Amino acid sequence: TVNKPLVISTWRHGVAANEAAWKVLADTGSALDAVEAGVRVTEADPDVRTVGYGGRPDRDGYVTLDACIMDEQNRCGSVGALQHIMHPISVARKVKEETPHVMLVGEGALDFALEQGFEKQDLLTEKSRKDWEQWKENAEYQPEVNIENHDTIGLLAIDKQGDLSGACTTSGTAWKMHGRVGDSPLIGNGLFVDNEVGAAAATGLGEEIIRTCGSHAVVENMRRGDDPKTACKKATQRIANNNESLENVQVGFIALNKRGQFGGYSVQQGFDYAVHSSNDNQLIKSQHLI
Ligand code: SD4
Repeated sequence: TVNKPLVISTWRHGVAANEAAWKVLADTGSALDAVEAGVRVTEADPDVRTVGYGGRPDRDGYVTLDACIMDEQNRCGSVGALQHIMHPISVARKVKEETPHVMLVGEGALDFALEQGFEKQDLLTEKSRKDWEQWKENAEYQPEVNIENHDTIGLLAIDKQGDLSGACTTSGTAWKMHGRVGDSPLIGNGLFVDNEVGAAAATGLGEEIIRTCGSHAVVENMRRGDDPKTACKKATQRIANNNESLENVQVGFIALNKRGQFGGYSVQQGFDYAVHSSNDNQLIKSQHLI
């Protein structure tokens, strides 16, 4: 039997996102509509300081957003370093559906969003501006592990038809260089979906995820027969192999397979993920490598 529908997403903010995704799924909606609806909740929440509106800016004070979406037919859309738009995931979906391309970045992505009717907004909240002012006093860039325990949202769903989709959206690492793009909008890195096998999403230090094509690695592990948790664990091991010290490295993966089985794994302690099934919506502490 297939455990469906089901939603899984990264971090504590995933709980609220799952609720919105679940409403779509319970109502016979598609996994694609569910994943978009889910992460839009996180994007619009100014208290989530690592996604969308309210996200921390780069070192020059610009809030730049990365997002991607992928459906059950391997169709994908993505935006990188997009400014001023509250819902980059919906722009990514438009890239998928309204253009011949997969990815738009920077000003081109913004022009496209405005053409599509998205509203231009200031996404830098007072709180995030203050954090930035404070950061500038020393202006030291050190990736921080598990800042406040909420990060990028990656959300995967299987619908009543048994189809899989996924979404991933973030403001990226705080105080990044202007123009830096992380793993989150890169298909195969922040997110990968293969409707024959399963789906995976990643959170954490994007540069490390990119070095191993993290989410794709997780899905390929499942293709070779691993259960979702083992598939995620092996991907964290590859990240560990790339680093002499893991002190400042945190990466977490979540995965969902075609049978509705799910799992997660992280490099370090502190990662959790939310799972909404027909029973409940629970936050699960991930097992970790070190
Ligand atoms: C990035 N992976 O831009 C994202 C951000 C994140 O923990 O998940 N931070 O590198």
